[in-house]
Amino acid sequence: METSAVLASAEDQIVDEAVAALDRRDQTHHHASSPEERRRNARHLFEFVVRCVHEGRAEPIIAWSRQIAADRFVAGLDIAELQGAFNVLEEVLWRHVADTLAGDQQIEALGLVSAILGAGKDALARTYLAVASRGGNPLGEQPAPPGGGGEAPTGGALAGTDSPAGAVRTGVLGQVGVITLDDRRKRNAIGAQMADGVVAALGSLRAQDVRVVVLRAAAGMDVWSAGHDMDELPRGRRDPLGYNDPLEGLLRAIRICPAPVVAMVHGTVWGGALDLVLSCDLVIADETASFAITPANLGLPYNTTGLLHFLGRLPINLIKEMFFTAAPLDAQKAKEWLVVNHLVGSGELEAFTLELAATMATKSPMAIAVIKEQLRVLTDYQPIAAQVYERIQGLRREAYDSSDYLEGLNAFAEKRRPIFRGT
Ligand code: KGA
Repeated sequence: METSAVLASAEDQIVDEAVAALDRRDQTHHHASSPEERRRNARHLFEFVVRCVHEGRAEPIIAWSRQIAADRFVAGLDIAELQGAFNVLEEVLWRHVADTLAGDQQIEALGLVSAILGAGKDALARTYLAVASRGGNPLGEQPAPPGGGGEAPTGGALAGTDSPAGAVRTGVLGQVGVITLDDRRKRNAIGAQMADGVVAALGSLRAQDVRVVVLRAAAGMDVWSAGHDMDELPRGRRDPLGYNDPLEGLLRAIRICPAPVVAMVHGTVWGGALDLVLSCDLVIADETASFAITPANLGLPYNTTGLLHFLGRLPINLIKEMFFTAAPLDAQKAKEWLVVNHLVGSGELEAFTLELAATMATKSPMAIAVIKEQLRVLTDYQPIAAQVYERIQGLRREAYDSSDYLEGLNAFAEKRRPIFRGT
């Protein structure tokens, strides 16, 4: 059994022990957070550790630790309590690993747990100090300029922080969280850093008890997102959209997030970013929005899970037209085909979206979470025979091992039209 599965199977027990240890510390330390928050934080931290063990990399916990350190600073909370949670969880995990695993697996698991929690703690401390020394702004950056749908929500203060990566920012308005994609240089192309940043932001907002999340591009951008970062696509001989691709992880995180996620779209949406938009629960757009799915421009065989996301949302003739032509669907057509729930004027986009989000935030979060999960399960799971799946994978493999796929990537890098030969 994989180490991550061994840990995940004892989740409740490990979280209970960590919370009990934190409560014992309560007698000697002052805690700013409530017992429920401590339990939520411990569970969340544990989930990140398991994910990092599973993926064999520490980036997800680093991104989350940076985000939460910046959020804590802005909220005026002490970081020591969170550092304490890392230490306590490490002790509990060491005990659990020592009791349940043996031999090489035990040594490997102890090393991984220490390295992952160490990387998280290090990121936490560094970011907190960096933010403090820059007066609350992790990169010392200016806030994004206004325009293109506006930035500051009306009717309340948006406690916003720039992410250390500069690509993802979060803010909270009442019980609505806002995640802003802000990588103008690459037109919000989604690589590992941005995908992990959004996943971390979702986790951080969930830990703050946010009930609805709005996902948007920074004000002033006329590209909502250019899709998968093409510089991070493998150059053949490997599935370009495999299960562990960071964008795929982001889509899953949005789909399993118990809170509704609303895509607020000003500007153009390309490729995998359309999968992201369709993975959100609602889509609100203005007249600048357009939507294109472009693997046929790249010679890229789209993944089966991704096609299921489209099938769960759109009629098959539209899916085929969009995939086969790679042509953008303009805002009006997107409304007619129900790609978007509401099409509103640019000037109203933000207020309209936040108002709708705020309304949902007053409804029962438990009912919403379970209905969202039911709908996901009903639309995501289509049983197919093993042979059928393997035949499809074989066909996809032929496509991503082809010279056409390399031609698609080269043409993009060389800023020219691709010439596809069908080989
Ligand atoms: N990945 C990596 N870099 C990208 C990028 C991407 N998806 N899109 C844009 N960039 C880079 C681009 O190379 C350029 O870098 C910079 O962003 C600005 O782009 O400055 P550099 O180093 O040359 P550009 O083209 O100058 O900006 P623009 O004129 O404003 O045009 C914006 C768009 C979005 C229209 C244009 O950049 C574009 O067509 N990008 C590709 C859109 C696309 O087809 N994306 C699909 C990616 O594939 C995908 O998601 C999947 C998985 N798929 O389709 O199956």
